[in-house]
Amino acid sequence: REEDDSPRPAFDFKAYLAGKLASVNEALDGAVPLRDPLRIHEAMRYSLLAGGKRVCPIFCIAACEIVGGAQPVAMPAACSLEMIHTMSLIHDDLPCMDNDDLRRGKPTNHKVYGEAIAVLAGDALLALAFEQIAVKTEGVPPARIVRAIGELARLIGAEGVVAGQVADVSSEGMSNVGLKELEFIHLKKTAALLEASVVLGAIMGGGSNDEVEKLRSFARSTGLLFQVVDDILDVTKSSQELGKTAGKDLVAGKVTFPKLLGIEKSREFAKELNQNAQGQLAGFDPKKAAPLVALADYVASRQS
Ligand code: GRG
Repeated sequence: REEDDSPRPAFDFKAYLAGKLASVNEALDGAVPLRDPLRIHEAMRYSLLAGGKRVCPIFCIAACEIVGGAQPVAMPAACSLEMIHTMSLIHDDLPCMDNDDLRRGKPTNHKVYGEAIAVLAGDALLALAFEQIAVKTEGVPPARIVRAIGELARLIGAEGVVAGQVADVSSEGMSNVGLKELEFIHLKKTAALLEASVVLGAIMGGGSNDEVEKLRSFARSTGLLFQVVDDILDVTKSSQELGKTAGKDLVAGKVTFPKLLGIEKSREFAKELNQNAQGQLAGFDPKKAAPLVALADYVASRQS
């Protein structure tokens, strides 16, 4: 940001992340106590508390704060987003989907608890997510809570995350996937949950319609950016490890942004997405916007 000489308030991003991570982890732990029936609650906790980056909850809380809301009003929604993220990972890892043995450095849910319990743990997390928002949100008018629930259901359902996953599964092994299709897959599969996180945070925090829509656009760009950067890292990592086995996605012949655009154009696309994301934040109080600005920059510049 050399070209930008507007005064920027000092912001300790590391301390911000550490603080949010600790509050989110504590809230998640409390949201799924070990109770009867024991096995299913164990399976839910096993994946939910396995140490993810908590990207969705942190974006959700930061979006609440940028519109002037306080963290507690967004916390149940923030937890619900992590529950849904976790259920999507549990189901994505199943033999009928990606068939993965490891997740977050540990054996996948179905490897530990068996397929039936893994499916059910995902289902129960999805139900609990909606219960959290409906029952645990405090200090927010009911109309806002209902609006949030509607947004969430739409963004993860058959027009949202599920649509992205369906397109992804059916595009596997296809050689004619174009840029439009790839963007569709990732806007739905990856960006929709981030969109839900940010939109729910903004709604709970009392954002105006205009603020909610700006933050929606911010989240869509940032979500797509996450995937473009991921694809670029996959290429640069595997070329660094030349001679060793290439990244799994390359072997599987999965379509990626670098495959369709080349590395240079992919980097330009990433830059454009980050600029659009940052542009959406321009009208907000810079002090309140600092966390979302830093989060998008972090997504853009992460090295692993
Ligand atoms: C949501 C109703 C509903 C169904 C799910 C299986 C499925 C349908 C969707 C799959 C979605 C999926 C696995 C998307 C990939 C998301 C993604 C970017 C995962 C990586 O997340 P990280 O790196 O993981 O943030 P951590 O472990 O840090 O949380």
